[in-house]
Amino acid sequence: MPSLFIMLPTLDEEKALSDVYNRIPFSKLNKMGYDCRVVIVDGGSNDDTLEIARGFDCEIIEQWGEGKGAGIRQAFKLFLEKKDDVLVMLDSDGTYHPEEIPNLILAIPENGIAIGDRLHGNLASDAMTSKNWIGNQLLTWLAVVLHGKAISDLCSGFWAFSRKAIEDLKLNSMRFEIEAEMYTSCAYNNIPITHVPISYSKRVGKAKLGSVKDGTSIARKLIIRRIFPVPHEERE
Ligand SMILES: Nc1nc2c(ncn2[C@@H]2O[C@H](COP(=O)(O)OP(=O)(O)OP(=O)(O)O)[C@@H](O)[C@H]2O)c(=O)[nH]1
Ligand SMILES: [Mg+2]
Repeated sequence: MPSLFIMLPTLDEEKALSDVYNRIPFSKLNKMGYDCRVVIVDGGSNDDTLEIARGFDCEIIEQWGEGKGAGIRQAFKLFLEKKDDVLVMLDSDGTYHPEEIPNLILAIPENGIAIGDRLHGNLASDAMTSKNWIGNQLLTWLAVVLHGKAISDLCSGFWAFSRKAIEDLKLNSMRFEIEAEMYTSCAYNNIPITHVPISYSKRVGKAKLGSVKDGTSIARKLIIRRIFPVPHEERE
């Protein structure tokens, strides 16, 4: 039976986490043949996120260092150690719809990645500020201009990966540049990508991403990876 590793990154998500967990369609995924493991990777929450997480049937990583990128890379390491077959990650803030996990898994290309596309999907009118919508479009455009590989929503937080894709990714991002770096690594390591239109709702609780500061770091990462495609830690 193939095994599915569902990763939920959290930082102070006490208001949204229970609903996200309870909406994971476990019985549908079991019927599709997957044995599921949920892993919550926490970036040092100061609210009741960890207490809530301990009430679920899941594993918890209390990450070293700060930032979503550091947490995701630590979860990828655990995934490789556990020898699971497929990994799905989605934010725990109530924006993505766990019911759509099967659609993403079914769309994973051989040895590749399926990315949930909010910008051509069912985007709720109150889900994204116009500043963030413009920022997402500009960053996606910049990514394609610099790296040449098609992508339609660079900053999506809903991705599904084959095991081979995770083995091939070369990453060193600490914060919100992680998705941009996963894309550049796909471009340089010939990892196939498909896009799946998804639903996107207004977040529950407070955003951790500062749009201008983090948008600038994402743009900087895209430029650095045009010059140095592989992070120095991963060079042979
Ligand atoms: N493990 C971990 N998760 C984090 C960290 N910072 C944020 N997250 C989680 O990463 C996800 C994305 O963070 P958000 O604040 O929603 O950022 P965003 O989705 O880009 O921004 P919004 O559109 O404003 O929601 C959420 O589930 C956060 O709880 C961190 O340092 N470590
Ligand atoms: Mg969010």
